[in-house]
Amino acid sequence: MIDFCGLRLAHPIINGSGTFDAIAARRAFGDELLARFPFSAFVSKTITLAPREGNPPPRLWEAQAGMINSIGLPNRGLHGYLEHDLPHLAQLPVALITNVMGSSEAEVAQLVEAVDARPEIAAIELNVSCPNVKTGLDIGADPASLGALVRAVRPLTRKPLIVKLTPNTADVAAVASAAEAAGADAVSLINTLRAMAINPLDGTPWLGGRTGGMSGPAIRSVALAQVAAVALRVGVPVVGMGGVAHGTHAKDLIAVGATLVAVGTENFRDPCAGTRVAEELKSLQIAGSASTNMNVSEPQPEVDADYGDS
Ligand code: RRO
Repeated sequence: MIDFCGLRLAHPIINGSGTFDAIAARRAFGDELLARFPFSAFVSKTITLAPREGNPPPRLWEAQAGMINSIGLPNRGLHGYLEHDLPHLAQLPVALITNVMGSSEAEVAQLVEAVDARPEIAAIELNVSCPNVKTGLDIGADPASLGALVRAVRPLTRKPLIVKLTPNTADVAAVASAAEAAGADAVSLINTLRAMAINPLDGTPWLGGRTGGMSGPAIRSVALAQVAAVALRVGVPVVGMGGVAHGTHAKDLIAVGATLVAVGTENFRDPCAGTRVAEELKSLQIAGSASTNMNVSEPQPEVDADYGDS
């Protein structure tokens, strides 16, 4: 069991927001999904106050070692989420973390208050890092603006408040530190890296939103460096993510200070990726602790302490 902001989780692997549609998966896999849910907590796709249609197509580009998305936050809006999605998500066998984003402090406050009122929701993740809508990224890239936002909404909920950080900033550790100082209970990172793809046929931007966010194996080393920098700076738990596809990737993020690890893009390729990564991680940790124990009990080489005679 892992303690994460007071939530007791069965293992350290969760999903990245927006990378696993639990309602569609339940339709596809039935109750089998509940019996073998891939994550120890479930993070919802970002919701906004008003419904959004999202960006015009095309919304995806497959890159050589990853994916660029320009989804643009399509969602039913707060009331649609509470009325239609929450009853389904509340049936999941794990803690529910609802991810919210607003385009102003007042909007974020309304979202946080509404989510706080629902006992089915265990924690709130505040998305200040979507690369595909302007306001979210602007706030999340600047320590002072983010600190002011978190300070304003912190008193509105007693649920754990996780701030999802952007990698598209000069000093992610400074932003994380501002979130912590303003009262965040945890930080999560990285969201996608701003990226672009060109239509080879006409030389124009491929994505309907012009630019998008890069995820997948290509960003894993960037994520590792940023998670390490943040974990060194903050005392609150860190949720690390970015290109995780195997247990060894999760192990690396934990080695640099992550408490939890989220699987994202890999879920699109393998809907059971969460379970697989958790099992692989567990085997690696068991093997690691066995070899550490062996080292401890190994006879130490004899050292001649009498250095002074020569
Ligand atoms: O919906 C999106 O376009 C999106 C979001 Br909200 C996000 O946080 N990160 C991302 O890569 N895409």
